[in-house]
Amino acid sequence: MLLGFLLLIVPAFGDGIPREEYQARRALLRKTLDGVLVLFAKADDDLRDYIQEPNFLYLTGWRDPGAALIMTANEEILFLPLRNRTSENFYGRTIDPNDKDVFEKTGFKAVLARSAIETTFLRLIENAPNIYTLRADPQAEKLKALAPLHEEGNATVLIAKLREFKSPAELALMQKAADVTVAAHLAAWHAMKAGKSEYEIAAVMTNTYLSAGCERSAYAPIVGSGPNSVILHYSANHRRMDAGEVVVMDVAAECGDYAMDVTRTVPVNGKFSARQREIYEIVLGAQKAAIAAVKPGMKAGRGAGTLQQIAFDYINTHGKDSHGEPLGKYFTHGLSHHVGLDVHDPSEQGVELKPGMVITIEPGIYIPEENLGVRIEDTVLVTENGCKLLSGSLPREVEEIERLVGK
Ligand SMILES: [Mn+2]
Repeated sequence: MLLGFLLLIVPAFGDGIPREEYQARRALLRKTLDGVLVLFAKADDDLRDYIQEPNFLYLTGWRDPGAALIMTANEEILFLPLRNRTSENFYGRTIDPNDKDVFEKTGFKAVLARSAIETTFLRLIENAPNIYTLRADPQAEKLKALAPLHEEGNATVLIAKLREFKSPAELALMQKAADVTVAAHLAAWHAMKAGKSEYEIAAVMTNTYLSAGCERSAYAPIVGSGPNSVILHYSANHRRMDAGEVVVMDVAAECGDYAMDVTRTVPVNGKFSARQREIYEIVLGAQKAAIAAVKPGMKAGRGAGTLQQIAFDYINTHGKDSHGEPLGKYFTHGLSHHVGLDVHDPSEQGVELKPGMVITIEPGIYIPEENLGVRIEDTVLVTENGCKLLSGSLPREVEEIERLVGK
């Protein structure tokens, strides 16, 4: 059944977002743009995987290095490097700004040589009060030095206002990422056995989504057993797992540039101890309470009335540590973040949830003196009335987990 499921979802990645959608994103951004926006493609990493800068990718769909984008309320110009024989020996034919079909290939009516960027920039800033760039981009710093008296703005904030809302095409890619991630977790449960190493489980999981055509993990896979279960971003994955321990698996795919984010905690030998089960049920209860509260108008961040507070209150009023103290202090991280092109997608601070946003709900309890960490994380789409779990087909109940782990 698992195999049939995987064969169904081999997608044409990279083509998931139509050219018209990129054009519509730029048109929407230009409507409120009160200055010049300048973005650069990520610098080339040579022999490592090239991963485009997410804001650049979001507005252009362009996946190669060397490019740049300038936008104002009235203009949008893509800058591309000229064709270069040496580089084409290594990477194949590239698109030249003077190619006749450059509009069809890029979706931009104006495509100029990369060397024209300074003169274009100087022309456009004459009528613009503000210059928007990404922070800490050395290329942008050089360009801004040409206009020292202009106001500087943060492009990430402008683009985040768009990126927070996922289109149907984006949601389709995210659902694919969720489906292969669920398959990866189920494969890990199937392979789970005392005496195996954490990296063996990580390998089963990454192999599942790489075999399904996804390009990479959305973040370094976390497979933490026993004492490693309390380390939030443990990713060495080199420990032998033993019977009687739990293992936290925070592992997810990136498919067609879109990330997923899913965590499950299971017993290595397939059966929770009474204490492990008690803590697990509290984390699950907190997650259910938070998920039940997700709806438009709710806030995800910290403070009274937020989802974070709901999860904390649940944890702090259920169970005790070995000193008889409440468990709230063992929930040591945020409950929620946006997910999209980045696994931690940018968002406006403190913004209210609205339909079309995609966030995680991930409470956890980590008790170092008991070598016991439990995190349960799902990625959810905010809908008109509540939310939909993109990763909801992966079981969370104790009975279902115990029935599937090691079987
Ligand atoms: Mn997360």
